[in-house]
Amino acid sequence: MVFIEGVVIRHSKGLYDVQTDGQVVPCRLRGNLKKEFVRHESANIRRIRQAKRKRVSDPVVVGDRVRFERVTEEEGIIVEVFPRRSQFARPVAEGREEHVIMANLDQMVIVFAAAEPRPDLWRLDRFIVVAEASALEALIVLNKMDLMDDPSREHERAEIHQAFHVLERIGYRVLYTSTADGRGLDELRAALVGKISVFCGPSGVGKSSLLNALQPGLNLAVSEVGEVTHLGRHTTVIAQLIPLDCGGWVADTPGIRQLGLWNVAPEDLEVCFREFAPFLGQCRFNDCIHLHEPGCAIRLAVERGEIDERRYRSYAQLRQETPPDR
Ligand SMILES: Nc1nc2c(ncn2[C@@H]2O[C@H](COP(=O)(O)OP(=O)(O)OP(=O)(O)O)[C@@H](O)[C@H]2O)c(=O)[nH]1
Ligand SMILES: [Mg+2]
Ligand SMILES: [Zn+2]
Repeated sequence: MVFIEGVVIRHSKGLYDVQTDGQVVPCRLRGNLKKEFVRHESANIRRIRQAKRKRVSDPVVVGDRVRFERVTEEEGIIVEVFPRRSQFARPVAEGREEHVIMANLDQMVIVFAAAEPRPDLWRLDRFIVVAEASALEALIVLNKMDLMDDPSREHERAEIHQAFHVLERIGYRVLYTSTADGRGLDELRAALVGKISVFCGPSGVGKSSLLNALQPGLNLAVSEVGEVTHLGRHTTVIAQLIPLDCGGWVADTPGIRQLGLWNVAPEDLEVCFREFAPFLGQCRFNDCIHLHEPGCAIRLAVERGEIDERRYRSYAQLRQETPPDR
């Protein structure tokens, strides 16, 4: 029996497209694959998982590395799925089940425009929180920088630089790009090499334009993904990976754009604001949620200017919004 390894780049209706050495083979899942996943865990771990963890509904998703066997010239059967480095999921309805959208993502490329539309920093913070909660690297891209060359926008430009420097200071990488004059595109391309990246950001900021500028001919694939958003009763998110010539993968997933705060439990929010880290554990009460408690080390750091006030307000807003149990 010859087994071949590959990456699932598309999934629809029980058929998985697996990319291997430049060719794509449609595969089905071996019937008992799901059961085997469970058997691999010890009885003990299984019990703990069942008690503590949300049930995971998808044995194989886009991004999974799999081993398959050819059954015909045109089709294969997936017989094994390798352990995931990471997975991107969101809860389904109220239940304790979660819907895994993609596996093995490396980074979230969070795209905003310098203008048209103006960057909504509160929304940007939400994207960053989701990246942190999913353990994805966040790469922030501020596109349409060409619009900032207009002398009448000098004030706006200063404001934007100030706001994005705050993010750079706390350790996020920010790339300043323009698909109109090409600035920043080489850096962006270099940042995608060898990684699975997901582009997200509000509508109209230039995500598709950036992808097309990086790799002409991507046009079709990108808009295809954009079209298939809501299918059926639940929001079914169709994801696919697009191989880049530079040797990376891009996933342009519509569902990720409309993100709420899935995946983020309220008590985890504080660690999603990475600049809080040096102060965590120093509050007077160890169950401090950093909103109104006396002796709060986070709020003290804000007063001292050690934590950016706008970022703190973002935290406070999100902490109050996040329901106690998801
Ligand atoms: N001035 C300027 N315009 C740009 C730039 N990049 C994209 N645009 C324009 O911005 C508009 C939106 O670009 P898209 O690439 O469709 O944006 P998107 O983020 O993919 O939007 P959705 O698919 O709706 O989420 C288009 O009219 C682009 O021509 C840029 O760097 N500078
Ligand atoms: Mg688009
Ligand atoms: Zn506190």
